[in-house]
Amino acid sequence: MKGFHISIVAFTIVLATGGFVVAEGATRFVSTAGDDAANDCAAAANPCLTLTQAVSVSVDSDSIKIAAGTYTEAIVLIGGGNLSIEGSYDETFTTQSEDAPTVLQSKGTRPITALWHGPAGVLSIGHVTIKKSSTPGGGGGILLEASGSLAVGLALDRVRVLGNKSDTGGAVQLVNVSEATLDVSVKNSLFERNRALDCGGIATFSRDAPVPHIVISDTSFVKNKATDGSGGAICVRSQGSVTTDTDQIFERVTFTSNSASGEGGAVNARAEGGHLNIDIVNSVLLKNKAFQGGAIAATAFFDFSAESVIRIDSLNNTFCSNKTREDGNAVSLWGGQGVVEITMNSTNDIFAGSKRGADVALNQNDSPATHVTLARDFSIVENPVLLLGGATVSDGGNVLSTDPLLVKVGKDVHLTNASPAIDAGTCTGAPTVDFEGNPRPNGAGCDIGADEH
Ligand SMILES: [Ca+2]
Ligand SMILES: [Ca+2]
Repeated sequence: MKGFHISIVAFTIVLATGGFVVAEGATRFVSTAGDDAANDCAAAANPCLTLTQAVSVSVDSDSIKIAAGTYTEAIVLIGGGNLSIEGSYDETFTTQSEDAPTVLQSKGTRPITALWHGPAGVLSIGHVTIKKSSTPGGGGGILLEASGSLAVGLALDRVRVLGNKSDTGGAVQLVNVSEATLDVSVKNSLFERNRALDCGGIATFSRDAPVPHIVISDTSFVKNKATDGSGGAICVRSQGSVTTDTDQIFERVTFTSNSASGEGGAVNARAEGGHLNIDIVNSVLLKNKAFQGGAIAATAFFDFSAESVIRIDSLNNTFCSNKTREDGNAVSLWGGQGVVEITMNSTNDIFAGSKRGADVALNQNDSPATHVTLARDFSIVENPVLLLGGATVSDGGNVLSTDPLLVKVGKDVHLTNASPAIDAGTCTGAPTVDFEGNPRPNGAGCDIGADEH
């Protein structure tokens, strides 16, 4: 399948160029007014000109500080260890400002390639804009590939990834092809108008390897697009027989107007062997569209007798005005042949604003080993559930079929004063703030949906 062919070839080629490994942490400085000649980039008063130079002199646990400006380089990090890259500094490297960003932009290649085989460590990137870059293969802005048995992390904070392009993972691609433990954290970031054939924004592929532990929080995905595949904003894909349980968590994430020609306008979870445990909490999924599963599509099927399991825990989310051409305006759960389980637990969720058809579609293959189930309670559901081939839904006693009375359908998912969602949810397990940080509960109880009124 697409995405798994990536860069074993590239890996062997770039290995020869060396990279950063072992030693103590220093701070390196880079500025468009700097100079690389005989410079180890270690003095703020005498910064290097290029990020390439700073990377080439960096060792484990170094930090690179980059002044505002545009850098048209493609850096390749090989090895592992800890490295921090922080941008948007002023000329004296004392303050960071969103108004004067550090922009990484390289046409025809990607700005950041990280090929990790050890030692263990985290690549941290903050206050950087990666834009209008493109590459064939995968990962238009960032590619991280883990190989070898090690713990590898990628941490993005206040990163804007805008208008990048590739074949898979228009913005970022994460690949685990080994026993590596991949830990990914993305917060306070924006992914906008990235596109790829498959997996328009972030692509994660695990083959015969544990699925990455992912936490994406306080982040927006806007108008990302999979033009000939699935997962407009994010793909999480597993293949093979490794069934390690890791969590993929989306918390206070806004998905707006992402699209896919296939499944999952915002999120595509696919297991051909392996376990995906997706928690989506306090999030807004607005105006995403796809052929199948306008916002979220989960597909699990049989691969060489491997066990395929997808569990989605959906809590305090608002799905609004998502659209499908086939089944499931908001969500599609599809289980094929083999040892398969797809379960979605939906609590305190709003499903609203769809034009026609079911908001959630469940399709279960007739094979007796397949189970596709939806369990929901304390939810507002405007449209019916579509059940195909023996899939089942169980409602608790608190599922309302009514208009949630949002401020503006398709635009503003806040609750109006008259909304039946107010104080109608359960506080059991509910997050203590809402999608915008307001305290929950407010008033007599916890509200249904992402907004606490
Ligand atoms: Ca309340
Ligand atoms: Ca609120």
